[in-house]
Amino acid sequence: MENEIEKIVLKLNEIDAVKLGEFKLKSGIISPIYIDLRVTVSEPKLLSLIGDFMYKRVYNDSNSGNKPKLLCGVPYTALPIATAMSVQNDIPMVIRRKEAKAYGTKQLIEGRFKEGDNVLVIEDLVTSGASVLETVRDLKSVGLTVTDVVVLLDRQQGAKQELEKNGLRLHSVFTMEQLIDTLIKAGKLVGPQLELVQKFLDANRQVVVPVQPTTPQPVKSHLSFQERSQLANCNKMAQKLFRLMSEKKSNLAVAADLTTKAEVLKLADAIGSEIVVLKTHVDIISDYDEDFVKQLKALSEKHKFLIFEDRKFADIGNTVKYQYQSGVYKISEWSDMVTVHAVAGPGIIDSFKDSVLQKECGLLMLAQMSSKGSLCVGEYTQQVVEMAKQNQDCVMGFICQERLSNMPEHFVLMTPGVQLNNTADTLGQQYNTPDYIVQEKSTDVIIVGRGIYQSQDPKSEAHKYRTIAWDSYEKRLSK
Ligand code: 5BU
Repeated sequence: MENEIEKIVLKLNEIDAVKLGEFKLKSGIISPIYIDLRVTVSEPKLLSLIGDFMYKRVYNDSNSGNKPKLLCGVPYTALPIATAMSVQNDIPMVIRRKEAKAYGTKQLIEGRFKEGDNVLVIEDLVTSGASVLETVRDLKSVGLTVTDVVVLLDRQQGAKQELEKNGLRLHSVFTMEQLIDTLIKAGKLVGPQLELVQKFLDANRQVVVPVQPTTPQPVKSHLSFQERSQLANCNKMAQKLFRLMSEKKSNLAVAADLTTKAEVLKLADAIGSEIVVLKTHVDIISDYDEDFVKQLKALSEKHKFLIFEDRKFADIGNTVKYQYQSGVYKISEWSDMVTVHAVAGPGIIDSFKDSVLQKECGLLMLAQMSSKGSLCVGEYTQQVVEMAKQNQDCVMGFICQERLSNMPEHFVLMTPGVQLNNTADTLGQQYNTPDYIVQEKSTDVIIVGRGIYQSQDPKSEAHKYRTIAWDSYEKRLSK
């Protein structure tokens, strides 16, 4: 075996998988040695040898469990190793998705398996064991069991103990010490570089990296708007909207994307009694003036709806402050809620703080968009949700396409891209029906634009949408 280890180590060195320099590890620690096993995909013979050694390592160990039903590589570097092992030993694999897909079947674990199947987890190398634990956690969440983990290289920085604490046996083909010894013997690691590597290893014997939370999955809300208004006492505007929805028995918002004052006001007056929110894009109104805002405000009081300027702020905090409070539109003076992108970082929320809290306005963070190919998905969406949670006094909710398990119920979820008939427009907009959004995707407010204002009779069309969306909400509650 020793000769074989030597053979692999020297081959890894030859293909530049063992690098010396300064490298930032997942734990944030700077390491003078970095093992990049990704390049093994370009070396099929080596890959096959690695797979073979790793498999034999588990089944030569006296403390090994029963032969596994399944193999699972920790994404991504270990996937080809797991594949090689699977093919060599005729053991099926499952694949753990790093992020559950935004669309499609949304399976966290792909492949066929039965509850209770034992999975051998395969990883290229371990430092603290955090990545392995994330994979084990997801495998367990679908009913699979894991007792053994095999790695090519144990960096000897706490993983063995960490995995043991979680009831897992760690098997490694070689340790960092063995790798370094081999390199020294072969004259590949000398002088100051050797000293640096040894010092680093001594200083970092125990690295603890927190395991990432489970990827949030779509979930349903079965709480009423009335109940949620009580949960929302951290945010005045969210509370106001939940109450208004309960009182008015409506969860319809209309996007009044018309380009003259008269058209917007006429629509607002016609449909005002059906809606809880009127959404505007004031910068598309050609004859905009302050009088428009006064009249819109009067209609909002007459019909009891809230005004939502869908401005989609996205700049640095200082610029956004001016865009919100000054200029032609002075949005802060009349809008009850505005949309904010998270792309610029949390400073953008701070720029609203004073004005928003003083005037009781709510921020809606753009967590997902309805348009095709939107980049607001996956990890980005998660970060938006986390940012909102840190700022519950200002952020009233999300613009999103579905409720995710990490979205607390005190946030209002509003969804655009809703129509009864169409499935798309020619500029990337994608539509879902109101009942699908409210019942299946479990969001709260549907936002409808052209489906209503372009119809022959906007008032009766708004009534139709309102009825369907409210019925869907009631059905959701009763399930
Ligand atoms: P439509 O006519 O129903 O397609 O209008 C949808 C409105 O919602 C329109 O004002 C858009 O600017 C807005 N919108 C959207 O369609 N999709 C999104 O992801 C976001 C806003 Br955010």
